[in-house]
Amino acid sequence: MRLWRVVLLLNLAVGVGVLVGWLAWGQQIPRLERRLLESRQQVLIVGGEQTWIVKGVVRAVIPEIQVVVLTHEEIPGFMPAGMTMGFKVQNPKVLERARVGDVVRFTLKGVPPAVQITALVKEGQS
Ligand SMILES: [Cu+2]
Repeated sequence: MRLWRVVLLLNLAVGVGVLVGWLAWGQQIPRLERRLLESRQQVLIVGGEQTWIVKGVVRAVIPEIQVVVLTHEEIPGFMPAGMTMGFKVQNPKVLERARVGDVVRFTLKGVPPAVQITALVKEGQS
């Protein structure tokens, strides 16, 4: 093979490679844009303020730090059922009538994981 043919073939191969790469990227970009949009929408859903009304049982009341420890039912999209954990209350008055063993229905509000109890109503005794 003559040298000019080798050079021509090499140029052709590089040219085809660049073209294929460019076409692949051309298809990739709309896909990436769609992904970005999807993830932005997910962030919007996850990042917004949410309110839940959940049942639970009071395990401890710690007014000094405005915390009530509850075993709670499922908090949809946030936490599974059966967890025992402390929640901050927005207003310490909410804790005044809460006693260990109370079955309560509480309102949880905030942007997860920064949530607070805004209301707590006794429903019975466990
Ligand atoms: Cu929990």
